[in-house]
Amino acid sequence: MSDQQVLGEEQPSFHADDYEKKWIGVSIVLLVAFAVTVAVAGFALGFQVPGDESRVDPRTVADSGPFSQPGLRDLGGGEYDAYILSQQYLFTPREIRVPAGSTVNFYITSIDVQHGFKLQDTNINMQIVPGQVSKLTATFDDPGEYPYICHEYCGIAHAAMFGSLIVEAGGGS
Ligand SMILES: [Cu+2]
Repeated sequence: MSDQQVLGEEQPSFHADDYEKKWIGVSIVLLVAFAVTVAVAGFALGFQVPGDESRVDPRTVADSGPFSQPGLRDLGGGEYDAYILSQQYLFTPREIRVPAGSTVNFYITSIDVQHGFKLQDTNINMQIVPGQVSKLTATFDDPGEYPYICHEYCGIAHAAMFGSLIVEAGGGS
């Protein structure tokens, strides 16, 4: 028993009015929900920070290896790798065509400044950082044109930095 605790004297109790208690409760629920979301994304769904294997030298990445010839690689079975090079103010290639039902692994890097890659009508939305390869995979069942744009301001002609993924009907093998 500490010196301050005098017998017969009440301990100071936690006081909050009803509204305050409700908001404290809401905050705790949100924190738990965020923690669960991050844990599920990281461990169950495999969203991880890129490691050493996705690190490249932006000065030489376009000289050899897959980014020296950007574009589509047919892996068979309806799966493709798409290597896209970003630079002020261009995506190479500007157009990609796949049959409907294809699964596409996007590998994107930048050789100059930071860019962005947003594929309209999908949840593909990446930051393209020089020195890193950003990777995401998506399956395209619905034919149509899916424009991609740079959504990180990268200079004076930023608005001209776009391209298209075209999903063609009648494919998908
Ligand atoms: Cu850009």
